Amino acid sequence: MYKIGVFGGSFNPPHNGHVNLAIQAKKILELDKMIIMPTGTSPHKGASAVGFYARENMCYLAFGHLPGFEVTDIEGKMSGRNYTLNSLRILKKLYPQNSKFHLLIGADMLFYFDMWYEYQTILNECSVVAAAREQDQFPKMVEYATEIGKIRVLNLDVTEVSSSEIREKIATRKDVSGLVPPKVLDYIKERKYYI
Ligand code: DND
Repeated sequence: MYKIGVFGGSFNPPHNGHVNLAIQAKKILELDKMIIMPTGTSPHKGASAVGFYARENMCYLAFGHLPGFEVTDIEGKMSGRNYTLNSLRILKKLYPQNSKFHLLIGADMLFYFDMWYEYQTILNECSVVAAAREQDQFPKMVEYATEIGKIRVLNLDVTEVSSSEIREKIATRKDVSGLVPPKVLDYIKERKYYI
């Protein structure tokens, strides 16, 4: 059976927390492939000043060199809000029928997962795997996952950083070099994003 991970996000910008999570999850879940899926029109966030293709490019710079990783542009081509269930169904058609899909989410998405579009259907159509974003989130995550059911919580090494923190730091001219992959940071600087 072919095991595929799907890691969706605004990636505005992608940072070391995203990269570390995806690398560890791929290893622990023994995935053959990890698909990075930047959002075109997010279901839960307003439009970003940094458009889809720039965020897709930053995903290539952050993840593209990692073995077994690929970046998909399917959400950039979809009209309307990009509900994850619809994207998963598109991806499923692109891979062998016997593939098993694992949807990777961070803790904030787990805490809000029961508000997602047809979340029960997502749980039936793929395996949902959650990982912490902060050191002490694990017990609360297990509680939520147990309540919702069918969600596996991974206990991984955490990198405490968020895209909003990076945007704020860049806007106030603070150093983010330890938080973002170097090529992503060069790209942001060249284009003067988030200033
Ligand atoms: P975000 O914009 O919150 O992602 O979107 C996450 C995904 O959820 C996207 O694919 C959305 O389309 C999907 N979604 C959200 C809401 C509703 C529905 C779907 C629906 O279908 O109804 P970010 O770029 O902020 O972060 C990407 C992922 O990385 C998230 O899961 C986040 O929790 C996680 N993350 C971290 N994980 C570990 N360590 C850190 C992290 N920072 C972010 N430091």
